[in-house]
Amino acid sequence: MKRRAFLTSAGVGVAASTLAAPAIAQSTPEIKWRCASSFPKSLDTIYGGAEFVAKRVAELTDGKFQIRVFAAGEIVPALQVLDAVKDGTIECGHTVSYYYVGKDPTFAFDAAMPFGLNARQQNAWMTHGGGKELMAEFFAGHNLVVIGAGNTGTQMGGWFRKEIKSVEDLKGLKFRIGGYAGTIMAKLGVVPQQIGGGDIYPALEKGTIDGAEFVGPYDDEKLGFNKVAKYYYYPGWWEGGPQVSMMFGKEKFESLPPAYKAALQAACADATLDMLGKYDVQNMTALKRLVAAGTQLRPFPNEVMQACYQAAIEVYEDEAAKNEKFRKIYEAWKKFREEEYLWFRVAEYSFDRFVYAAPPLEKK
Ligand code: PYR
Repeated sequence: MKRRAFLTSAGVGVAASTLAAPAIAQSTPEIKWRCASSFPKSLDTIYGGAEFVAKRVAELTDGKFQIRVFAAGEIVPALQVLDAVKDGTIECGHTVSYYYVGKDPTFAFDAAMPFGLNARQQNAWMTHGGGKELMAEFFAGHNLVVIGAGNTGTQMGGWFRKEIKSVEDLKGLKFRIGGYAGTIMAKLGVVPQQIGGGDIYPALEKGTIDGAEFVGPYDDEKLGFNKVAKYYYYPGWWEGGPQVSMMFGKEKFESLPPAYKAALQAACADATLDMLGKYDVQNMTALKRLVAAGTQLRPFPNEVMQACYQAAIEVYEDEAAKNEKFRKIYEAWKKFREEEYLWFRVAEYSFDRFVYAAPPLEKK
């Protein structure tokens, strides 16, 4: 009996030690995930953001956590990434939350609200300004965990075949536009079309749409918009600094070991800075190339900007009156925006206004 009891407890000891080993191994398990991007592979900037995250995560986990990125259309179409993550078809997706405003305009606060925040301010809103907590609560209701993983900086207003001299010129225009701005443009008579980045050029070329915006000079040149439209308008008042995001199924994300979650957080934060830097460098040379090749740059007339601004306020207030989720975040975002603008008007704006108007650094 005694011997049997000894064997049993020894057996327990053995079992305990065999259990301990996998427990240690499980903190760095081998994991392979698939990530669907909303963007075409040709865009090293925005599609490149997901590749950047995948590479960084692999580096940070000694190659144990591998994420394979698929371009728009390879697993799911560009604008169905959120649904594919939500229903578990894929573990994660790299997309822009405002593509899903048709489900609920509240999604836009994660990416960009027209006449909203620039890249610095969006980052402030999403890191220390209250946006992260509010959006996490909203996304949890969709069984998603969402982390910022990219920003394009302020975008251009897009490509038109004819000049836009007044609000009248917008009427009846079939215009590809991303996000919540479509609802605002519609108030001014535009027929907004939300089309994935890789599908814009054929639509523009065939004349299915009259004009299009995507991001800015570097991506737009790669997508070939300058070949079919001459006038390039600015600014993209609907995208002062849109965040590009990594979306994860909530349960999938929660099942990761803490170190892998931390690796994802670090990789996504790094991707945001890297993408912004890449756009800011590539756009400056792409814009020069476009202008040299005949693109006509035009600012939106003030009358158009003012009308769009008023339409945006109406759209926001109407939505807030009927959508409690939107109202809650809109009130917080609006307050943040006002206070942040107050601060930016003092140092940042004074600096920008002086240096952009100053002559080059050459001795007279
Ligand atoms: C767009 O789809 O319009 C972006 O800015 C990414």
